[in-house]
Amino acid sequence: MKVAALSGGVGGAKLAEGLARAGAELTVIANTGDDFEHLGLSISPDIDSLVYALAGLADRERGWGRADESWSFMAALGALGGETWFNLGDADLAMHVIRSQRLAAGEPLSAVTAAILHRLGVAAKVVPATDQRLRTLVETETGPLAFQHYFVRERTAPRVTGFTFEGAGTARPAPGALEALREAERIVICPSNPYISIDPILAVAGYRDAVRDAVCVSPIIGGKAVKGPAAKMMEELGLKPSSAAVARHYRGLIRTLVIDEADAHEAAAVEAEGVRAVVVPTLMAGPEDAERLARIVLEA
Ligand code: FO1
Repeated sequence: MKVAALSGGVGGAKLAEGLARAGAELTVIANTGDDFEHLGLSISPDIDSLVYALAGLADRERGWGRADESWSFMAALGALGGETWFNLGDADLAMHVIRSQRLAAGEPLSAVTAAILHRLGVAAKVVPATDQRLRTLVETETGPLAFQHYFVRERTAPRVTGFTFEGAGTARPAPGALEALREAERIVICPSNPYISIDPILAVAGYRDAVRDAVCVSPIIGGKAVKGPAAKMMEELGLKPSSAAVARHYRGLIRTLVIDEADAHEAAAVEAEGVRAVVVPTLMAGPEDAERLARIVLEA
């Protein structure tokens, strides 16, 4: 089945791996609002989480970066007085160096990503939301923060008041993204943060019109985010963290919301938003869980 999925990092990457294992002919459109330039390198965390998951190289515990990583570079960087708030593993560093070199030589991010997937023997496609600059700014009570400064350096502590997606107004979908959505027999919105992982993609002209009748897996279980600040953000934005709020957020884009058994009592509230609720276990502890959930998404 031809599947196009919209995804951020961690949770989305797990489902993407499951979809690939379940035999989907998969194109993942990856959030690039988290991307940034750091230590002279071009870093694309969500693309990398997807690439590593699909290549079987991801560190499942940590949720980002590579398994069996070593950290000599960070130790040496710290000893020289460099910035150490953002951790780059020794093997992961190779990814950022290759990407930075090829981008500097004029290749678009989509081509660089495709070449890396090819080298790693990954059949699934990962297409950046855009080849142009897209940067999420998190508006907080203490002022705007670049995404990684909010997420990693400040550990998501500041209270959020909103989001700005710099560059979204002029960015265009990367080659292949809209075609994948048009040709897909199933469009999936991964269990990623709606505000900082999926909205930056939807802010680029073309995506909102191309996403229809999607199946989304809720990133909220029991009023909490499986990982990351989604529930905290909902509270700070004046919303009750729930799958019903996720259904409302995606109204008009999704036909089905897959929610966890722990939230079975929310099914009626989800359906009141005009979205079908499918209640199943949604936690993905390992690749087998991810594949099982993916099969449910494909059959939904
Ligand atoms: N997340 C952290 O919480 N701390 C880190 O030091 C960190 C480093 C890092 C390096 C490479 C990479 O691809 C991702 C990294 N992440 C780190 C995750 C990153 O912040 C992602 O943007 C989030 O996972 C949101 O999707």
